[in-house]
Amino acid sequence: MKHHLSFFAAILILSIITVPACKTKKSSKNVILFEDTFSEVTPLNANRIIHNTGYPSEGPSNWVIEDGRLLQKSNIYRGGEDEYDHYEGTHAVTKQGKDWQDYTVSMDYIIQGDDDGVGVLFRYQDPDHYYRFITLQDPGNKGPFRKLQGKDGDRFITLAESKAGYDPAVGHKTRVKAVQDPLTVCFDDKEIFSADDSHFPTGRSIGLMCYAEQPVFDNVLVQAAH
Ligand SMILES: [Ca+2]
Repeated sequence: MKHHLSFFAAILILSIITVPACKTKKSSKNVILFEDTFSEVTPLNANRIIHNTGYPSEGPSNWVIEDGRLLQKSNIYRGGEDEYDHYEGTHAVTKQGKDWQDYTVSMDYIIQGDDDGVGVLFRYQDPDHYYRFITLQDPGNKGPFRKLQGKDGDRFITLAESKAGYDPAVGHKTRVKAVQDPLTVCFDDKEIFSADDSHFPTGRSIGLMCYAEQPVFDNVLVQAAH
């Protein structure tokens, strides 16, 4: 009996330690740097910069706020021989962020296209220097996968990856913690990646991205963390 109690106590302690790491909780300890639930139809350029790939197929992008959510309705993607080296399409990046340091960023999405690329951008310096978490399901585009990557110039560096994608029929939650090292990614409240990298050590804007996909985004939240 004693052994059973110890076992369950250990499971309980493990649950307490591991589960909250991926949950998005608002608290006074974590200052909200940016939040958007898209409840107001504001012009997108009021607090965002839209950046489309320089080699667009089926563009331009079409970002709109509708029914309390942010939609990207076009099938824009970067085509050409090196399409699968980039998996790029369009970005919607916060104008805020120049004075941000360490933070967590979370967002929810569900797709309305087929099953291509959706992601979150962070420590975004400019269109060619940032980190991203991207996931794609479509086997026709070399999915399924999830990747944590840095973009340095015209080159992506993959820091972590897996062959899991996402279920196109349901909504998903992503959360990235960027507090120095490591960079940590949670997907549907489970930690999936943790990796060290020194290219972009702190701060800067966040964004949403898609590749050949028409996602619906909601509940974007950036909180200071330490
Ligand atoms: Ca909303």
